[in-house]
Amino acid sequence: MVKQVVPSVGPGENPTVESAPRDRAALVALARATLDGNWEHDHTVPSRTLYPHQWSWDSAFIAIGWAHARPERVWSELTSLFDAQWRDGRVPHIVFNPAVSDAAYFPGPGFWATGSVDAAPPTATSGLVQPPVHALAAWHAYRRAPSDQARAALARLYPRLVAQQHYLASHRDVGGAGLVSIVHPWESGLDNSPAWDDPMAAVPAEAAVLRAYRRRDIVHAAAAHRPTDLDYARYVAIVTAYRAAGYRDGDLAHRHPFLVECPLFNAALGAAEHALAGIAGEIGADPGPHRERAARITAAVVDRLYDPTTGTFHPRDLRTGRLTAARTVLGLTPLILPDLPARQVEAVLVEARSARFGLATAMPRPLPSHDRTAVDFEPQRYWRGPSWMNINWLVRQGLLGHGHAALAAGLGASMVQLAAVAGCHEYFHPDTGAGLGSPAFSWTAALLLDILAED
Ligand code: 2M8
Repeated sequence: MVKQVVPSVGPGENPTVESAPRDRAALVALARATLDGNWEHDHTVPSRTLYPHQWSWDSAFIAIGWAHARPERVWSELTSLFDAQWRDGRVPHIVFNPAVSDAAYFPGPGFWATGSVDAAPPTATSGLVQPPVHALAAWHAYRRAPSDQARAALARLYPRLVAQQHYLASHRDVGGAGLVSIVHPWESGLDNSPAWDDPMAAVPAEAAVLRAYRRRDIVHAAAAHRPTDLDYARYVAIVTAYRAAGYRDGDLAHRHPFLVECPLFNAALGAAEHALAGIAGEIGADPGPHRERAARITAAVVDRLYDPTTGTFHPRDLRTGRLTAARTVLGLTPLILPDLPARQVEAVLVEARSARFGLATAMPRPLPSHDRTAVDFEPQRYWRGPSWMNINWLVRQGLLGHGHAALAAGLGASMVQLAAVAGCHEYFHPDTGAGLGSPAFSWTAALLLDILAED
């Protein structure tokens, strides 16, 4: 009898790992049930407790899972997100469900106050963005479950995906070198990664600011597994600065406290152009301009974010002009660029296969989010060590794209084994495999379905 119970991870509890791994059929059933349980009329919440609204890059990963479970939901998921696209082309990182109370998530719609912003849609949203993995997801999901209806939906989405790219390229190239700057760690998706420690240290804030607010995340997850109060004070300070300027992007270089070129965000930007070229070919549009933009983005990622002395990619802090020193899993993600030059592919593989990340054809655990050998590696704290399925899925796609099928198979097997034992958690202890954060997390379920479908 296969166990279906997920480990308990209430605040302050020390999660334990189950002993009996689920078989493939039980894992597929759990993943489908997790997605069904998080479905909310036209989109999927990442988690019923921690994240009761729609998140941008979550929806992209989730759409990939729906291609295997209920293909019509691929297009509901993406269309509902892009229905909240701003007039300037930005796709907001949170679309708030008006039926959910403001207090259910911090910071809620009242804090973002987009209702008075000209470019914002009538729906309440945040004013930030997340990595543009949507074109890649739409193209991947379409090829997993092609149909006439899917092609029509893809064609309707195409101009919106193009507008998303246009916003990023035209409004967010603060450094002027063809790369996007993120204006908040939340835009990276890896909120409290050690990659942001240096630029965050320069943001003036005190943890006491949090007395004016009520964090909801630590009601549902252990505080030791989440960002700190000081992190949150800085998150609030950066949003407050951006909000005060009406979420406008002009003149960011002179006034904004956090401006960083992130390797994952920019690799996603380039991968999106490759995916758009594929989509354009499928729907009778011109792939040429997408291919040209993709080549320029890849060249800029290598030129601006690759450090030949470490052999990996690092974020560039525009306030100092320097690359940040931490060697996080972000450094491996440019592998998703199909045209990443062989020299960088080889260097990133050396980094990934080192003791820092442990990539191998047979590996006990998936990649951690941070260098295991670093003094600030924290195996339970969110993006400072735990393993996450979405990043592992992206790196696996990169390995497949660059012809490293055996390494991709090793990584995929470690991901499946992790969930077979611990369930569809939000993140996982990178050594013990214990589930952390939400116990029923959508992108974990979705991406597992994608990997299982390949077997
Ligand atoms: C986490 O981020 C949100 C803020 O956007 C939070 O902590 O409240 C991150 O893991 C992010 O990557 C993810 O999209 C979001 C929802 O799953 O949660």
